[in-house]
Amino acid sequence: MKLDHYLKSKLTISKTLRVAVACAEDEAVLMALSQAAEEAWIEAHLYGDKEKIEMILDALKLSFKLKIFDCANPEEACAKAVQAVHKGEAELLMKGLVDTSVFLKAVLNKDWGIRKAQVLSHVTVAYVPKRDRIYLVSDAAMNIAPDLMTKKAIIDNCVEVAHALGLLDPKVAVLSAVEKVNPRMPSSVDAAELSAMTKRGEILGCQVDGPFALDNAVDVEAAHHKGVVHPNAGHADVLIVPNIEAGNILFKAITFLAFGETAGVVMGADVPIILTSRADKAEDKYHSILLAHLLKGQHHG
Ligand code: COD
Repeated sequence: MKLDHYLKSKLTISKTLRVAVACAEDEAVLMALSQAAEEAWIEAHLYGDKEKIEMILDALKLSFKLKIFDCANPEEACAKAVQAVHKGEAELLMKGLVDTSVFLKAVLNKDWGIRKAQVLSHVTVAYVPKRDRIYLVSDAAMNIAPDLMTKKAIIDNCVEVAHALGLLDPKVAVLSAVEKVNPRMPSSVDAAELSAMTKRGEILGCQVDGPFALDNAVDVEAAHHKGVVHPNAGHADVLIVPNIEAGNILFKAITFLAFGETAGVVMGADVPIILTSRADKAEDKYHSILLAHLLKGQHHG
């Protein structure tokens, strides 16, 4: 099943949600919004360079329910889009053509930001065609070098997404380069500790195991071949990466080498945040809007 069918099968669209988009002057962003608006489940408030936005809309002959707010620079566009959510004028937030860090700094602003949880983190929902399977991957876009407790929070945020997708007891594999603890490889030590925390009831709603190398997390034969006897080996639903570099490479391998489809959101804020890479296709931005809509409906009231 393709990712849009999968997400739509989980989604009950009961109302149109307003999306505040920071730096909307981007073809793929506007195409994705247009498709969602045509299907009548969003309307868009676009913050950014009004002239450029109008040029793209004209060139692509796009016409959908939207309002444009002209902003002098990316910082202003991010601030105004985040403030719109803060004031309750929009129910979803989306990153457009702007540096992820500039956008996230606005989200985390102490005075008018929209941080709710202790840790905000990015969750990718990926469909890998050759395996015909959905995986959640985190954190490929926000937390640069998470420590143990940040990784616990990253798992909690993933579990919220997994539950919203109907995966009620997801198998979480904490990745490293090995499947046994090597004290010289800190990610393997964290993975073992997270696994132990689950057994003590400190992480709920999922089964956390690790360390796993990627092959024995997702492939039963590879796990058997390496003598990994854990019952969840090869069956991971959620892949927790050691750091942002590993996450970014895994995410890009899924899209550019395996031709997978993805959706990306940041969890832990007042509303789900649609956050895709600038190079992502319109299709993946559309998937991300779908995912955020689904999460808003189920967990944010
Ligand atoms: N969750 C909640 N609060 C956070 C988080 C988080 N993940 N990160 C920082 N904060 C809070 C801190 O507690 C502090 O109160 C304040 O924000 C500032 O903290 P700093 O100084 O550590 O953070 P910043 O503002 O310098 O950086 C935060 C970013 C999220 C911008 C930074 O971590 C970052 O650039 N991440 C990578 C983004 C990126 O480049 N992605 C590229 C791949 S698409």
